[in-house]
Amino acid sequence: MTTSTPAPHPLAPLSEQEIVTAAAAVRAYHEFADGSVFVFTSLREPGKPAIDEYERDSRLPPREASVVLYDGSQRLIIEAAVSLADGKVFSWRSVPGARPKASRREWETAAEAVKADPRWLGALSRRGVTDVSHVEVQPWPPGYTDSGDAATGRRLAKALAWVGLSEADNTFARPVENVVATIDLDTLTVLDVEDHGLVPLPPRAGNYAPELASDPGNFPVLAGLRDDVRPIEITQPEGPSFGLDGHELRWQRWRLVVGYTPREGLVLHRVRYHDQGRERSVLHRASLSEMWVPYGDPAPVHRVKAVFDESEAGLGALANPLQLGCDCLGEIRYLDAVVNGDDGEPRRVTNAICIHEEDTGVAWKHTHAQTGSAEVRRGRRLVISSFATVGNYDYGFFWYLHTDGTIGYEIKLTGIISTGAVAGGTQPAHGTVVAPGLYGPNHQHFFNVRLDMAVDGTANSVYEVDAVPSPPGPGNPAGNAWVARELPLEREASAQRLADTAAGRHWLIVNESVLSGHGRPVGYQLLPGPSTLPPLQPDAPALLRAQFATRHLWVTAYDPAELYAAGDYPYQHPGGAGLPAYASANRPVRDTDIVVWHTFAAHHVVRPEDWPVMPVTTAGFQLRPFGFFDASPALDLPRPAAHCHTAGETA
Ligand SMILES: [Cu+2]
Repeated sequence: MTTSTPAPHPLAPLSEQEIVTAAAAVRAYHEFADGSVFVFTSLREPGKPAIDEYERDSRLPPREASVVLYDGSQRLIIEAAVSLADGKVFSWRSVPGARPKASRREWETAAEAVKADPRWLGALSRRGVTDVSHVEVQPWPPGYTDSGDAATGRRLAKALAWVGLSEADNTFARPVENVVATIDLDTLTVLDVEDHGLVPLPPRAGNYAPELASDPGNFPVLAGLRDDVRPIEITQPEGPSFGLDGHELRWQRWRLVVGYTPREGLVLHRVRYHDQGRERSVLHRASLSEMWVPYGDPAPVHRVKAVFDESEAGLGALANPLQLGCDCLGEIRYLDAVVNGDDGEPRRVTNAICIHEEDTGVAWKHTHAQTGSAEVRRGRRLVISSFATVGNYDYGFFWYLHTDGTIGYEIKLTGIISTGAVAGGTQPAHGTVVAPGLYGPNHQHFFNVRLDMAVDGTANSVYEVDAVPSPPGPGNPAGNAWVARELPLEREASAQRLADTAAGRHWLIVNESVLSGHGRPVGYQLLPGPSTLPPLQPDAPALLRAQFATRHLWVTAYDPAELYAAGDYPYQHPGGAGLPAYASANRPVRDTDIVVWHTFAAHHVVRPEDWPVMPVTTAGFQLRPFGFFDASPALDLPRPAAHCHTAGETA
């Protein structure tokens, strides 16, 4: 008897075997240069018509891989496409001038080169550090390079350092202030070591694991762990309410495909809602398109920090393997992430994606005045999440699907702040002291999410909705009147918008050819969270690369090749790529296939309470149905228990 593996969904990420096939095909190609590094290997996603066809008659489109390679000998990025059925390259093109992220090998070798450099060893020795075995050298993508750096055309990294006294120490407690090593990533040589002057290493350790944090030399000294936290157990005796078939996920009325790429991490595909027998689409594809973390401190080691964590670090490949009872509670289903290594071969991150349900408290309730009867329902959400560690920071990426039709996205920021050393008793102008001689510079985390909307079909429009007072006069005798003014965004040049909390501003994504029972186009609201802007000078090099962060909302015409808010290759890019370039053609965005891009930020004036490990802070947004349904889609939620609607007693 033979068993056959069912074919994966056309949008399921590449399997281990497919990554092996793609790597072999690329290596066998006549133009492949030995020693080339595999930057990103991912599914070459089929187009929308092919997916529509698959959903109609199960016809499978061909599986293809997209491979980004870097040939260091020529300093050239190559984009290849591979047919997985026959293991053949069918497209091969170079991208002159573009630079990739550092590979793991480059990163490690660069750090070793710095640790062996006499100029750098001299700088550490001047700070009293002669044993560098526990010094953590971090080569950072350069957020800022001077004109001399730029003129060389080299691919650079700027190495910063932190001193641990033991292997397990939190090295970020002892930053080496004012020392920056510049590395050529292609030759893996140290070009230069700057020492801008001595600032003593902070005196205290900053450990957070209880075994180390109780040491009197630590800051703070942990007196002991709480012993009054009683267990909370989440049990679902009948199992979860969702079903997972490969990467296809069904929960309540929702259907979707869970995707994953080594660059973006989690991707949601084909998010649909079963509404009274009809399957209705909301999103074609939702992904984190870029992250950018600029530091607002002019000091030499801090002005280089402005990392595009998704493209310059390879966010998806940095996913944590998760553990039951630790990262997620309850009835969990996991999906592994399979990403490429530098050598093109697959690397499996077990349990990288956690899928579970959460009780969200009261979904709706009312107590009837006459009968005293209370109807109450509990809300629930499906959580699809992953965590990635990017150097000192840890980021959680959480998609939520709710029982009332809402889609939420939340980033959880935790881990360890990037630190600087400051002379004792000094208050730094651009940061906050968090421990003796140690401070956290002001910074921000910008996120851009690409929402390829498909509200009841492909042709969508976006309206900006503001609360606008009605003019005084006979139509507004009490002066109380206001309207929710809906302004359509017509073309890309004008579809670059800022949030306005005072006006209650949000955006409404509608399908103008599908009317609800109330005669309005069906829609979803994009509700921004708290928003900010980068307070950088307009010509700051880092900001030129991150123009996406200067607007909270962009709408562009759909182009499957336009996936990243700061462009395909932000590393040392002179600027203008990504959204400004995508929108430069000023294409119409009304009643057509559009992509909505939302920028939001975690604005981080570091708190002393963020040391030694930062309690989770969040940033995100919601997509909420607005006239997508004719009435509450949560009306049919079941009563939590039989006694819940009987009248209680008020004494
Ligand atoms: Cu932060």
